[in-house]
Amino acid sequence: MAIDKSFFTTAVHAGAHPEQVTGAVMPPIFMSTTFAQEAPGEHKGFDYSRAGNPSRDGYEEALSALEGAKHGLAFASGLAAEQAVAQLLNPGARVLVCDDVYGGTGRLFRKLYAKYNLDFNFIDMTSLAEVKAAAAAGPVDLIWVETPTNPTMKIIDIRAMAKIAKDKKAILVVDNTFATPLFQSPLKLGADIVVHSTTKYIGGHSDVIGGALMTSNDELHQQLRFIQFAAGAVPSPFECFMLHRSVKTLAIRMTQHEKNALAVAEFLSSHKKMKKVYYPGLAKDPGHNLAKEQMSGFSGMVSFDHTGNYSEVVSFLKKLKVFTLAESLGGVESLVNHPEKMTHASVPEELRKKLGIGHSLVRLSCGIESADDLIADLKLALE
Ligand code: P1T
Repeated sequence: MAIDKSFFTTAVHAGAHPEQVTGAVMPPIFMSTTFAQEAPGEHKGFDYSRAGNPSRDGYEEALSALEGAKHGLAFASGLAAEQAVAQLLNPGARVLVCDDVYGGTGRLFRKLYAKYNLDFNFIDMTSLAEVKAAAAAGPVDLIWVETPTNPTMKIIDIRAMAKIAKDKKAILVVDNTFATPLFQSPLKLGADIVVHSTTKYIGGHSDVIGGALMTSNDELHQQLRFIQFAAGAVPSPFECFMLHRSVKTLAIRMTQHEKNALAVAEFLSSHKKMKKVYYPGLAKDPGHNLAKEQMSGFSGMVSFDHTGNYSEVVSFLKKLKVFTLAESLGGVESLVNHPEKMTHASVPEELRKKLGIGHSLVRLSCGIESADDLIADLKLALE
């Protein structure tokens, strides 16, 4: 699939309107919690910033434009956005979740929501047969897909999941954090709701925690907007300003992230200390053909299995100078993560084993530095 070039223009202009009183091209940050009313209930469209704020409005308009959605909602974190989706469910609801989700997503469902009599079934969604069997086993209210998955970069067929969701009258949610709206448009492939940790590529500078939901379904939007207001996990006007600023460079950053990731993945593929490299941009990757069909780029995340034991892996991690050992991803600076001990420590051990999240798995978030410097750093640390 080819990149939609108009995305570069949308990213710069969406929701960015000059301020009405002064004409300021960059509107001020509306650091006000409340707004004067002429008479009770008579105001200029804003009454209290948990319900709405001009800085959030512009940013939410940009979020919806990025995903080609009718509506965008901003949240205080990716998990806060996910929680709003969980709050759509009634007790007794059954949810199919792809097994290789971000550790915190699994923890949210297992530890906080399962106790409300919600049934979360974690399944390998790269196997259509497995999803169909799970769907046939009972009613399904929601299907939760993350693609590419974190951290093993599995690619899940969004169109196929949309068909199953439609048959079961279930809501299809796609976490589009890894792909970003530049490279993947889940709503066009049949998803009902897109979720983002905007902490990652949308923010892009590792300096704001945030989340977002986008949908073109008016009824779901009404419900989610009510949850956003009534539960209150909203970002501050300052965070909205920062994230809206970041959106403008998303397309250009992603292009460089992807270029670097491909170079890094190719370098690693031919290195003798690699057992396996996970990157959908590699022709030999099991998700490559599907990724080419439903994505217009492979993004900037690469994982690999090191041939060494745990202490050799730690020694490799310590030797890196350009890659910083830290949780998170999607910033302009390259990061390296050890999923077993860090981001996915909360995944039940048995599932970690099944997914291949062990001592030798390393996840790279390739930044926008020079690819040569990234490869030189890896090469030296692997010696
Ligand atoms: O951290 P937060 O903004 O709440 O977002 C959670 C989240 C949701 N979805 C995906 C795909 C994610 O990767 C994350 C957060 N992930 C990390 C912190 C990480 O290092 O993988």
